[in-house]
Amino acid sequence: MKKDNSIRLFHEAQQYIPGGVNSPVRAFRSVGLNPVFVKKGRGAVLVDEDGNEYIDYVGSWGPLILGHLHPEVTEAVRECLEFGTSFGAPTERETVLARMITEAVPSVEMVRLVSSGTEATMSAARLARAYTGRNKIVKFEGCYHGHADMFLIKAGSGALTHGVPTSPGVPAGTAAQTINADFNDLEGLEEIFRSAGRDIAAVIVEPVPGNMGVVPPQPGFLRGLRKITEKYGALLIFDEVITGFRLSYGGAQELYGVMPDLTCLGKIIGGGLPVGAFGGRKEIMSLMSPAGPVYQAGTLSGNPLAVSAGIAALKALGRPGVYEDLDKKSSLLAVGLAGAAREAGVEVRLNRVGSMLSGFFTGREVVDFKTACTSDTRKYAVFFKAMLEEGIYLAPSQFEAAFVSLAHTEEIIGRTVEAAARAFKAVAETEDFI
Ligand code: KE4
Repeated sequence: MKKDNSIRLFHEAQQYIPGGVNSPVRAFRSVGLNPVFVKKGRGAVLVDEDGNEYIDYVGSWGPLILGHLHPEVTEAVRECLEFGTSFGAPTERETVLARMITEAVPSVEMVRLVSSGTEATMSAARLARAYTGRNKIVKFEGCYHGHADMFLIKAGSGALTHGVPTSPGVPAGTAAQTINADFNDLEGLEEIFRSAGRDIAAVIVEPVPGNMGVVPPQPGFLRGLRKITEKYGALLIFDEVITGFRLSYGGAQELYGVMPDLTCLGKIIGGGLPVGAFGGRKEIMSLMSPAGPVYQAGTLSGNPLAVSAGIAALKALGRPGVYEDLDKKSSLLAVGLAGAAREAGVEVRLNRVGSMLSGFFTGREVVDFKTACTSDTRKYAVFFKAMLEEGIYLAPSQFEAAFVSLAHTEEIIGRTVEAAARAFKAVAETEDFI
């Protein structure tokens, strides 16, 4: 596969952009390869700068659930361009998207639009602290909520001790306000609340984590979060930046029937352009400036072009049969991949919820970050490279999700499974050397 242009462009990019990329995971470092420089997308396909075509299972990390260049999304952006790109003033389009979100997401009565998932989660945490008058935030190891200081924290020596920054530049004082719990461990969370409950403003969780690979919540876990937070007067924040409009039109909270106090959204609601959002009950959201005292702002919040793309995307997703179609094709893929791995004699644990899935190179059930880390990431790197050579573009990290879009046909899924059969054989052949 010719890669000359991607290699040349990567070399040039590194002179002007740290690591040559504007978001770290794009650099392909955890799979030990030079990144692909993309020229264009079309449906389920990406085309790189060397003309190579790939079936895309990254989908811009989740937003492109309709596939690349969906005609209704591109037409909505084109129509909006006739009027302008940004005004820094309220527009009707923002109210339309806000209303669509409140009508779709069961627990959201009012919503603030921002420009990224990071802004959404950072603002939701500030709001929870203001609403409760408390400072501590509980998150779960392996969950990612964007790069605000308070979330770049891992567990200290013990779950009850202060968090430890995962990045330089995060002050110890900030880390002290974040407590890490283990996903799917209600007893551990109860213990944290027994010890610090009165100081905890909120628990923030990816209801179905995609950032340690896909790890489904065990039966009763999300409902347990709801009960524990209610018992201690803390808010429950669902970070649905990935799962919102991914797992159902009402997100994970509709799928699992558990209502958080605040919900963070992003990715899909922008239709591929920059939109984030946080929302919840009016009683809480009314604290947000200028209605209330909690400050948050953004030059491009509710940007007309981005909002227009989001409105078109949600309209397309609101049609009958969309999520059944996604689930059917994603199940075909998961079953096919598991069969291909078994056939090649490679131990792979496949986790899937709806159209988000991950294959872990481990024989253990993956139920939290610790078990996700039992995956052999060297095998993942071999598999990733073999699939890339087969024209299949997966997440360049074991600890991400693969996403199926409406543009993935059953024929495309079939081709993916055939490619995976060869890629798993490549893993089996290198097993003795890695
Ligand atoms: P952004 O600031 O990247 O829009 O959203 C942050 C965020 C918040 N919450 C969840 C559950 C998320 O998954 C994300 C961002 N996801 C990553 C990949 N899983 C974005 C890709 C990247 O960092 O390049």
